[in-house]
Amino acid sequence: MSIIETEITRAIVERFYSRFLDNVASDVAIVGAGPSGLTAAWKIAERGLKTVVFERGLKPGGGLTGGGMMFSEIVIQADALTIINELGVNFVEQRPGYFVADALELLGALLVKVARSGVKIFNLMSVEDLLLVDRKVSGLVINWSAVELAHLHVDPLTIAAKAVVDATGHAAELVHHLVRKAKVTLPTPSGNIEGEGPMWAERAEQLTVENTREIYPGLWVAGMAANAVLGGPRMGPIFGGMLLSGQKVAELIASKLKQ
Ligand code: 48F
Repeated sequence: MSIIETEITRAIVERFYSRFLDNVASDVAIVGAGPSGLTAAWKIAERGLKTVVFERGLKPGGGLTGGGMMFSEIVIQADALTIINELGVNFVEQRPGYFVADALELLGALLVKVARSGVKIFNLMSVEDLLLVDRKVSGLVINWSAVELAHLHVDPLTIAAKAVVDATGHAAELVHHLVRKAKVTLPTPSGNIEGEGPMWAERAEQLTVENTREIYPGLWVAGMAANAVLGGPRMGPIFGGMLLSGQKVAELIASKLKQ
């Protein structure tokens, strides 16, 4: 068979657009393909809910990819080893209680789980706003990351979702959009975004999971975004809390949507 360049073009464009159209309305839309967003996508789709991920960057992984200060190893605590084992990722107990895994192997394993559970990650697409209907977050407003980076005046498109997850990391971008534009009061001590605190790994790991919740009707926070909104500290390159937060948000959303 000869290879015809224009057939390559047709194949890519046709498949991309059919998958994009298929995801214009989903059960769950996750923003951010870092460790919490990827774990959430895998665990939500595994529960039979139609799930889609939007990621601003060229490559998924968020803060996982760089390990600790570019040493591409990450620490996982014992609580999260069940998830590591489900992913089939190798780890060693480098020091008593400190399990170390290769950051890129963990990322690769998460991506395989997400893809095999039927979830499409739309990379290079940024979420610039929320769809808010009758005081419920009902979807996302998206645009090409290249448009955002070049500050081009191009109107976005909208997708619908019954549940939206802010897994945008330290920036908690979706909650910021909600507060800034809709002037909502959040169920936090100040009624506003608390902002994350300085490093305290032990407390932060615990709080990341505790803080994972529905923060406004239709909008859940997971991973570092949960701590950024509710005032938890940062934790650096220990990742068990991110995986456990992704797992928790999956359980919360599944029980809410299946009610
Ligand atoms: O920052 P990130 O890895 O978030 P996470 O899942 O994990 C946090 C850890 O990596 C680390 C940490 C240690 O344990 O504290 O920081 O909470 O991934 C967030 C992803 O969201 C994307 C961003 O490019 C990154 O890949 N993102 C952020 N804002 C948007 C977005 C947006 N508006 N639209 C699309 N993607």
